[in-house]
Amino acid sequence: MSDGIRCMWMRGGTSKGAYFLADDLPAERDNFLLRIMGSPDPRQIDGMGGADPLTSKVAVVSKSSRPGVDVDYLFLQVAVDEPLVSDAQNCGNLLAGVAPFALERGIVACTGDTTRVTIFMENTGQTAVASIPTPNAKPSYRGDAKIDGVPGCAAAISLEFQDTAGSTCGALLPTGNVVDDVAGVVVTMIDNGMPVVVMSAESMGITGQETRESLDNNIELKKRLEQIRLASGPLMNLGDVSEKTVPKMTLVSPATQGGCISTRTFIPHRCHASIGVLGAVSVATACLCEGSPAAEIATVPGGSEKTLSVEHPIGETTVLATSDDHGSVTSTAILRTARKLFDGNIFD
Ligand code: NQM
Repeated sequence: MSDGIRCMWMRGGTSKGAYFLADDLPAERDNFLLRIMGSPDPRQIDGMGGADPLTSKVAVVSKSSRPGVDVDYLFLQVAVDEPLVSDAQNCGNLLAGVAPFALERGIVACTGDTTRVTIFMENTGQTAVASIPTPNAKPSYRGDAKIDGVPGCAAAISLEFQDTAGSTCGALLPTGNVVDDVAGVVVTMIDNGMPVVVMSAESMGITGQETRESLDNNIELKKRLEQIRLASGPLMNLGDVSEKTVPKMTLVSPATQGGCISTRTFIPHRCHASIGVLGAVSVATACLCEGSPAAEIATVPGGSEKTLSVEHPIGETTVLATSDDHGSVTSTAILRTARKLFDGNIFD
């Protein structure tokens, strides 16, 4: 048996996974990652994965040589029941653990009580800035910030995004339209950091308040969503998406908890327990696109700096969106937390 490979297990936002320095990974990367997660197997019994796409994730981090950037971050989704490792999407939840991981490994230095780390997101070619508390020149994970989907409190990590429009599709609205008819359903195809197809829950025959479990058991709904997704892929400049985890499919309904909008998101074949970070940013942006199925039912505050609460099955995710004079979103920010769970060697 080998001596293993250095690995840190962290919760990043509402997801969990393995964090590696790029140099530590073997040349046979994808096979190694499948082995350590225990994929393909719906239970991932022979590996560390949690039998859920949200806990079968990998962050690969390295010191950046790009001007003005501290670290490069590549996100890899390890499928649970297929032998598939995909870099076709980004992950804003695992992103929350990247700055503390880089500080833990010493590839970035703390700069005071708070450290700002500029992160290049290799999957989509954009940057995010993470601010994390670093008292005593070390990342601190304890604090009083709370995010829905994670019990208890932890140190606040803010994530700011500036240039996420068209991250994967080339344009915020890849078809050039706010709304299109895809396979008989009115949708908005949007990409403000994550390609998402947004449609009203009503148009898909549900209320939008169902639980994750009941939606995951709704085979007819899932079939219909996949038909719309496969047709949307080429229209969104994503090509054939049958083997890709994008676009995500979000069904929207009026908010019921005092927020901006309520969501149920498929990522893309299982219903998300909450909603992804960049997924929430894209849906919040759709709420600001006049005429979209989201804007039609959203409750949107005035002003150029908006607080948009995106409700999901287990609470809400708040997106702060700043717009220019023409109403176009220029930057977004979101609050996350992260936790270092384990540091050691992992064996394949
Ligand atoms: O949208 C799940 C997650 C994600 C992605 C997914 C994410 C994002 O909750 O930025 O965070 O959509 O596959 O981790």
